[in-house]
Amino acid sequence: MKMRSLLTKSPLLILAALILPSQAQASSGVVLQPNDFVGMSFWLISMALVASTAFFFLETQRVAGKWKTSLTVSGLVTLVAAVHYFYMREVWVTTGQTPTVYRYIDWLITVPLLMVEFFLILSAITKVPVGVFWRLMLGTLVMLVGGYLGEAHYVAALPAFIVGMLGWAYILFEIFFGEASKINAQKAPPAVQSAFNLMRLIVTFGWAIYPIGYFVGYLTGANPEDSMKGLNIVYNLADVLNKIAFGVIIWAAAVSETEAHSK
Ligand SMILES: *C/C=C(C)/C=C/C=C(C)/C=C/C1=C(C)CCCC1(C)C
Repeated sequence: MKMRSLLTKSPLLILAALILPSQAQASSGVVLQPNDFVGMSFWLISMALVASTAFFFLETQRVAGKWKTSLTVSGLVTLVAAVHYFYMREVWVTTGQTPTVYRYIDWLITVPLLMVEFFLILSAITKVPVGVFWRLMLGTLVMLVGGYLGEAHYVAALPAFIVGMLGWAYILFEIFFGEASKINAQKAPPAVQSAFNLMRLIVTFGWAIYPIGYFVGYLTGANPEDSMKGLNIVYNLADVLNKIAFGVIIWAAAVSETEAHSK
């Protein structure tokens, strides 16, 4: 009973911890201008991420034990992203600079967690070789480190982009043709299969937005300053799909599997 009430309250504590810094920022004199749509989109997504975090954490109480980890990880993704979004909005509003480097810090934590979800939802239904996990991690790291080295100008933009693309291709191979995809096709019940299929579509199309942004920003000769506003809004909307909708898909599979086995 005691444990239960602690679980119920912890999301509220997390929310309080999130909202306090945002209040402190507002009182430091930084205000969002009514025509600053980029700033507004940062703010809007921050709030959506906070709400999703509370939702995923609270819903862990509703699903069967083996699904709790997947939902917790979904909540961690949105929590980590929410904190970054608060900070990125602050940077945008005060300096007008595009906070790309903070996105990479966010991605370094959230993208591996999203990748782990493929492993976790399969692990909830069957035994999955740990190699699947490591291959997904390897692809993720190559993709992000490649992109970062290019973005931060340690390496020329094009070779860095190619390395990043190879990492992403490796991930796509694993989830469409590799061991993960075979386990899904052979062992997963329909609810999990449809979640897995939707998740890999997100990793294909939702994730494509970021390399396209990189390409437009660095490889077309366009002035990055010009595309900055549009790009930030596009990245912000992409995160709704890639972080929140991704979590909702897992949640739906977890709820449907829990209900199927409780009858
Ligand atoms: C929540 C944040 C997510 C899902 C971020 C995903 C980021 C990517 C899929 C980035 C991909 C890139 C490449 C495929 C090539 C190199 C440049 C990157 C890092 C932008």
